[in-house]
Parts: sequence; C-alpha cells; structure tokens
Amino acid sequence: MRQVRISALLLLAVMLLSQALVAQPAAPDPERDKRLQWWREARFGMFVHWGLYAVPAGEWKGQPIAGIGEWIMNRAKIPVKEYEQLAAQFNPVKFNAEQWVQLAKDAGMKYIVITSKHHDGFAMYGSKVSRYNIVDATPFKRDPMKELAAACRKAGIKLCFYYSHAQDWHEPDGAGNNWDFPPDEKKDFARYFEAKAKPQVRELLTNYGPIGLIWFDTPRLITAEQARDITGMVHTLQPNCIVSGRVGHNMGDYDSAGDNQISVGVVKRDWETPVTMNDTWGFKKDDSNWKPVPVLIKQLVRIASRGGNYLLNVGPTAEGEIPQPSVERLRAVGQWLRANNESITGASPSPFPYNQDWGLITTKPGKMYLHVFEWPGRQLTVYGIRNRVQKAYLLAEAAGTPLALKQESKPDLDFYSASIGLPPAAPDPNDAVIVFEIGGQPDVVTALTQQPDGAVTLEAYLAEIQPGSGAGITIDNRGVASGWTNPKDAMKWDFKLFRPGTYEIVAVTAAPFRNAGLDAGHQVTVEVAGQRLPGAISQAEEFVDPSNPRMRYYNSRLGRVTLSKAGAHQLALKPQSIDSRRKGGLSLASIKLLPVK
Ligand code: JFZ
Repeated sequence: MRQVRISALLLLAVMLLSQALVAQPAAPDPERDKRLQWWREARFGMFVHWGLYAVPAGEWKGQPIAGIGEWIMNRAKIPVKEYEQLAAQFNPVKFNAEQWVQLAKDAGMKYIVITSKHHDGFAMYGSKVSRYNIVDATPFKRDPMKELAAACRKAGIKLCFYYSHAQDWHEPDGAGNNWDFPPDEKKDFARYFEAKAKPQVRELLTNYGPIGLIWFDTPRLITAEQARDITGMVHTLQPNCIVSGRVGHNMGDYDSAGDNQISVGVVKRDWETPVTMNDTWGFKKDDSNWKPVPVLIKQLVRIASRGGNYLLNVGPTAEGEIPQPSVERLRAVGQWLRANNESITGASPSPFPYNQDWGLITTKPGKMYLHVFEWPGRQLTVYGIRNRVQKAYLLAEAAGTPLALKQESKPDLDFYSASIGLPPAAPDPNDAVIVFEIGGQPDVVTALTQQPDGAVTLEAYLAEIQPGSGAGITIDNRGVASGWTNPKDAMKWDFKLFRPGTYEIVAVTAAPFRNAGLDAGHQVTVEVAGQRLPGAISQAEEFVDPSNPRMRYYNSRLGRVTLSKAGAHQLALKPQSIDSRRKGGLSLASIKLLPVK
C-alpha cells in the first residue's frame, strides 16, 4: 500500500518536473477575452475522471498496480485485446447525471470537466467515429454525456470535455502504446489525429449543445500545426468554447499548471490547477489518502487569491457513483462557500505580491476580503494598506456588525498599519473572512516589508535574479527556484524594516513530494547590512504547506544578523557550492528573517 502511494507520487513528480512555466499568447485577443469571461468568474470547477479503468480500480489480475488509476492499462502493459474486454463489464447502473450535477452545484462549482475519452482510447459517449465507446461496446448502452448535458443545462452549470487528443493506447497510431504497437517515432500519428481525434472532437462539439471548454492533455507528438488546427476547429465549431493550455505549443486560451501545483505568487495570466482529492484521478479502491476539508478550502482560497481556477477531481466508480468521501468533502466545501461565496466567485487576486502569515486576500471593486486561516485572537494587524478602511466586518455574519478599527501611518517609511478588534475565537475554524470596505481600488505597498509579527519573508519568486552564466534559475509554478545548479547565480532582495534588532536567517527550500527532489548538501552565504553569514542547506527540519500537504518544505537555520537601522535594506543569497547529486540544484522557496526576542 505505502509502496503503491509513493510510486504514484514519484510518477507525478517526474511529470511535474517535465512541466516548466508556460507562457500565454501575448497579443490582445478580444475573442479570447469574451470566451474566458465566465471562466474567469467561476474560480471553481469539478474534474471527473471516469472510464473503463474504474472497473479494475487499481488492481490487475489480483495485483495492486502502482500509480494513478486511469493509467492502469499503461502501467500494467495490458494488451489492447484484454483491456477491451472491460467494456463488457462496464455497466454503471447507479449513474445519475442530475445527482452529479447537483453535487457540483452544492459544492459551489460552476463547471464540470469530464473525460469524454482518456488515454485508454475509450469514448464515454456515443461515437460514430469508433465503436469503442460506451453506447456500442457496453451493456449500459446509454450516453452519459447526453444526460449530463441536459442536467447541466437545467442547473446552469457549464459542461466541458476532457479529450486525450494525442495519447490513445487503443489505436496503432495514437501516442503512448508501445507494448502492442511500435514505438511512437515509428507511428503515423497524423493518421490517428485525422481519423479519430479530430472527428471525435467534432462530434463532442456538435452533439451536446454549448460546451464550456475542451480540456486537451499531454500533447505528445502533436505538431504546432496540429495544435493550431484542432484549436481552430474548436473555435470554428463553437466560438465561445475555451481550449485548455495542454493542447500544446502555447495555443490554449489559458495555462494549466502542473497537477496539484498551486502557485504561491500572483500570476499574470489565466491559469487553472487540476487537483486530486486523494492520490489518483480515476477511481482506485485502495486509495483513501483523502485531503481534509480545511485543505480543500485553503487550496480554493489560495488559487482564487492568485487569480487562478481550482479544478477539483472526483473519480466515480464503475457503478457510476462518486465515492462517499468525495461527496462529504464537496458538501463541506459548499457549506463554507455558501456563507463566503462573495469573496471567491468573480473575485480578483490579492493586491499584495507576497503572502501574509495569517491567511490570504481576495478583492472585488471597493472591497478586500481577508481570509483568516490562523486566527490571531483579539486583534489582527495588516501592514501596507494605504486606503482608508471605511468599515470592517465578518462576511459570514448577516448583520455585518462593524469591527473596531484603527489605522496608523508613517508615510516617509512606507509604513501603514490597520488593526481590527476580533472575537477571541475564530467564527469559522477553516477560514473566517473579514471584509474591508475601502471605497475604491486597493492601494497597497507592494514592496517587501517587515510584517506585524516582526518577520520578513523574501520569496524566491520576488527576488532579483543575478545570473552567473548560462541558462540559470527559473521559477516554477509554486514560486520555487529551479535549475539553480550554478553557484555563480545569486538572488537579491530589497526590503523595508520598521524595527531594528537581531534576526535569525532561515533558508526555506522545497521538494515537490516526499522523497522526491531532495534538496540538501549545498553551502550558501547570506549577505545583509555588511554582514556575511555562511551556512549549510539541510533537510533536518521539515514542515508541510498547510494549503497543500503534498508539498514538503525544509528550514535551514543559517545564523543571526543584527540590523541596527530601520528603513531600506538589501539581502543577497550567494551559493558557495551546489551539491551536484541533487538534480534540481538549490530549490529555494524563500529566505526568512525572524526576530530574536
Ligand atoms: C495528465 C494525465 O496523464 C492524467 O491521467 C490526468 O488526466 C491528469 C489530469 O493529466 O497527467 C499529467 C499531465 C501533465 C502534468 C502532470 C500530469 N504536468 O504538466 O505536470
């Protein structure tokens, strides 16, 4: 069991590493803006991975198969002829489209993205292009996509299709199957693409009414021309249908972050993170590593506060039921969202480039929403808001009773402080949302400054990168440095200090998953206020990101410095040596200055 889970995570980790930051089309495109309008407001969608793989549910011939459930055909190298026979056993009589759609609605989700055909090549709708589909090849005979389309229309939810346009393990010329068929480079991929992928996408956009988006995936073998071709076909058939980032060659309307990758920083592009509720997309009977409700809420808020969409997955069973642990969690998220929806749906990102330690911020015209995860007790202080806060209140409290409020400033130091009086205990332990009415647009200090608790956090994604030579450092979707293998590369930050004193310097490094991408053995030097502090990066002190328990971080305590004046400071991080056995190099997340009492 343990073994299985770790392998699944390793597989994901490998895929994560292969995904660098994707640039979005640069030119302004009013058509695209129009298409994306509903999606930009939505913030929260349901991903559904449902197919023949739900029958074996992670087990083949009595053996548990490591990895994500929908990959079982590939992981167990199941011959096409054997895998095909699953169709005869697929009879999801408990499938109820209205119930699924109602669950999405109860959870506060605005769209559903369902696998119309995954890499296994099996169409989950009635297709004339290939008889390998749910209507023609199973005892079920119904077309669940027809039923979902009707239920979605009734409920006002956007129906969207996942379609694996490149990998198709059922077809001799589709990408991916090298156990029945020749290796990919020997295939006539264009033949598969023209004969199956394009005609099936055409069916999906012709027979099911308006479709919100097509979620293409893993564009292996796809040429730029083919990506442009299929994107153009989607937009011709349905001009309002969005194309996902994974269509390939940057042709999509928005970027898909790597699976389970949640950006720490505000991202200046349209993006979405697909997230598993346990460790698989397609149903696996032995995967019970469910993310707790508070984690799901924090992920939703974090993504919204960074301007992205949260696509949260369910993997229904072969009987057609969404697993009970998923149902319970979705209902709980929905309950939180019903009271706090205003702060998520249609909300814009935080005006701050960095994270506050008590929680996160979203905004709407005239309002800032403070999502307080760590309840501070009777008072909360926020730095950096120049607006006059006209009123502060708890969003979930219908009466909107004003909270006591005090603002102070020292404009010459760029010091602005807003303090509010609070009830002693958190009104909502997951996320109590406080509204600041600010009249106009948020006007905040975006420079890095000391925070009310005295700490200064210098995030890697906010650093000035000083390249030594060569390709140098890039910043991944999580805001973590990658490719820092050259010790001549350095990072530098400007920050403002309000309280002189002695500070402990901590370097925070990151690994994508437990036991993957270990980061230790590097020697670094911190330079600040004329002091030089040498130290070692280690993994002795691990902690978990509360909004994403799959992400492991490590504190390396480098020593103390004394900063004797308030005002502008500069800190530089210069590696002395980078341990070349660590593949990703020095994966720095941030440098922290913690006040020593
Ligand atoms: C893909 C699929 O292979 C998988 O089965 C699932 O459908 C998932 C949502 O998408 O897997 C990927 C694709 C891209 C990355 C990671 C997993 N990535 O870019 O990090």
